[in-house]
Amino acid sequence: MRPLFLLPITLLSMLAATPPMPVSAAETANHDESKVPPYQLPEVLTMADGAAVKTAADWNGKRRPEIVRLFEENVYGVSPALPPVSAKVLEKSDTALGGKAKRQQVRVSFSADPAGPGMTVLLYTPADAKGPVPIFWGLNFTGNHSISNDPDILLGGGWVAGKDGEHRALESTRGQNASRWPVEWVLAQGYGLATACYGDIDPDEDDGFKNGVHALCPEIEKKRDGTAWGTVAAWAWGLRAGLNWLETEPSVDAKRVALHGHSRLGKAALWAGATDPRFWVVISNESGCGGAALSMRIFGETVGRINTSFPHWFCANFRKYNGKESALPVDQHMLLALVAPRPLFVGSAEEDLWADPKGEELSQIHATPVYNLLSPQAEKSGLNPRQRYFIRPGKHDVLQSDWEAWVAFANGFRHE
Ligand code: GTR
Repeated sequence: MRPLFLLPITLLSMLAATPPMPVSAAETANHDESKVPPYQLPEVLTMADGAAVKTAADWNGKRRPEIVRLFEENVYGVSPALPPVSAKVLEKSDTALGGKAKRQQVRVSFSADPAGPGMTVLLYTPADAKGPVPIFWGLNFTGNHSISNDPDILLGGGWVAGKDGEHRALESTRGQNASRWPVEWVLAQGYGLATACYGDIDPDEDDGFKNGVHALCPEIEKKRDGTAWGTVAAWAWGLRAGLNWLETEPSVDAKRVALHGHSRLGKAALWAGATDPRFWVVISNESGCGGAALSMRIFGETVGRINTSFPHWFCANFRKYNGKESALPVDQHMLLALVAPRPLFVGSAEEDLWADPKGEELSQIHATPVYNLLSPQAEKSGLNPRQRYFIRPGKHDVLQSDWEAWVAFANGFRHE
């Protein structure tokens, strides 16, 4: 029970690991709508050479790959191909959570070597499921054992977000984030739930890309240039590698994997969902700068601030746009458009101005032309029915009401 103080602590420990942030007057965060500068978003349906995108074939064949490349080269970095994963079941029960769930804990290795780098996936499915179930799949910050009070969740051996420099999973933090993960309620809605700790994929520290999955790719690290992948891209890659394993798991309907992420993990979920069409539904919760929010509005967290506080998250080229957002060849509405026509949910919180709720909504609005091209709608205004923008009262957090909105959204596509 500690959602309110998790993020500040996480942030503090991150900041402790990075050089002090140069905050000039010009860098003070803008939370005043009247101070948003005029900006011109890149046209999502116009090719770099000026040609109009008129058909789904133009989009899929030309514009979409062009936008993916622009994001790789300027924002997230280029990721390596997915590995052939191998899996080892560490623990299994058909009578978990007082008989309501089947539980599996599986070590998914990012290579053929089961002892090599990998992540421990915790999967719950409803005990009474008659066949494969759709699932919610997302990373956690503080270890699998922190998402529930279930005493049988294994303490992982990898890096977890924590306070006072403590980055190991400890018995004392079991269930500390349970309010963000209403496991039993999700199962009662007929969905499974799978999670792994983001630190298994790459520790959230500016550590020179020496560990995590970056260490698996020495050829990238040897010549690390402006387009080399950062840590957000690594988490996204881990989410996609996790899907490789989920596709082999008989209790999971792998064609219905709803990908979700909160905050920095929302950024990762969007990049994974944008680049991997196997994800069924994509959900970002309060993902902010480098996630759903438009960078060019310069509202809340800016490109300069994020690259200074978290130099390891994005590719080095992204720093070229510190204080120069208007020079970006892409903005985040184009990231959302890459998810089209798959269902896309963007969630915000009213008090979370740092993540720019308005900028997150505008991103959805400016992605709509692509949704309408790929999935024509009768309505001439508003979001496409395959998009949802949701804002609720309160702060930066994951609440039961967020999950209820996600499940209601996913239910709308469950039988198509
Ligand atoms: C903040 C960061 C945001 C967001 C958040 C989080 O400090 O500035 O971009 O990612 O952390 O992940 O909690």
